[in-house]
Amino acid sequence: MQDTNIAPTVTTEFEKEVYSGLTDYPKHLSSKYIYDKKGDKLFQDIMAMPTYYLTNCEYEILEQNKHEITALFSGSGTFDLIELGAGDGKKTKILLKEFSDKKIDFTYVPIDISNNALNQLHDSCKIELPEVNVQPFQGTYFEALKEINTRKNRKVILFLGSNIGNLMHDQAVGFMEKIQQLMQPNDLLLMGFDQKKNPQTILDAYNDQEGITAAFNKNILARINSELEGNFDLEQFLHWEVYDPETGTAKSFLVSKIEQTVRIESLDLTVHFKQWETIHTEISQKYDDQIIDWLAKESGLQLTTAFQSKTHSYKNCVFKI
Ligand code: AVI
Repeated sequence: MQDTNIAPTVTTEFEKEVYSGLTDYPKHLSSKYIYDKKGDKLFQDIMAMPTYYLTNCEYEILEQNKHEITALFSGSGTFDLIELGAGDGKKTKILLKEFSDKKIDFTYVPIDISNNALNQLHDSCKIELPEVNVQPFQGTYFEALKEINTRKNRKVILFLGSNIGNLMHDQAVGFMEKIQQLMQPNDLLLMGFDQKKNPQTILDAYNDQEGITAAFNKNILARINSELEGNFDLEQFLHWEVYDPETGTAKSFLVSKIEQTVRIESLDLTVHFKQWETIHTEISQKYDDQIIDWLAKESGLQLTTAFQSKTHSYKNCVFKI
């Protein structure tokens, strides 16, 4: 359902998706647009929250299993360690340090949509791990896949942080299938999967009392305001999280507290919100073994090893073709 008949002057992907998402019913926006400089910082703050257990679990898995992971990755000689959605690389540095200490021959290729995050990562690697060869690449996941295809060395691909959970199952299969098509017999893929667990633990992770996750979610509206000349009043939207323990899907919404009209000047768009109307902004899928096996089968990958955190809250799985 469209709120206006005025033809929009939409050109960028961001403009197109904001226009189509806010003129659809029910309304939706893609979580990938939460991340700008402020969104990156808010996500780093989320990762530092004790209730956002995912980061500590993955950190623990990599720390506890770094020797086994090193043996697994370096078994067939030199390789490119390609990280999709590298962010601040904090967890990956456990492996980088271990590889560096063991004098493993590899090149680190962090890939991220955020130039800002990549620059910070590159600078920190120069100081903390000067002997590691870092070749950053800025782009979306799909541009990243093209970049991966141009590289000749054996590939070890990292997709950490349960980033796969921000894709719906069909998109996740499509993405994993694309990775599978780029992999050669000796290549490996290490992915993080947040596990189904006590639903309250999940709700607490995505609905902190300090309001950091709320600010993160609302940053998508802040971006529309600053980049598309919008006039969203962030105070008039509520961050709301739901979790379905049957499907394992956590969903984030922004809920309009009042009936209101928002103007997005650069799209020549007027958007009307009824009181309590929603914008769906993010999914954070949680997994069990059955879903992971299904994803692997659908995308033509073989699960070779799985490492899990002590609490069984989180898994890192290694796949080959
Ligand atoms: C990046 N991604 C895996 C995070 C997640 O858990 O879905 C983003 C996030 N959203 C709210 N908190 C964290």
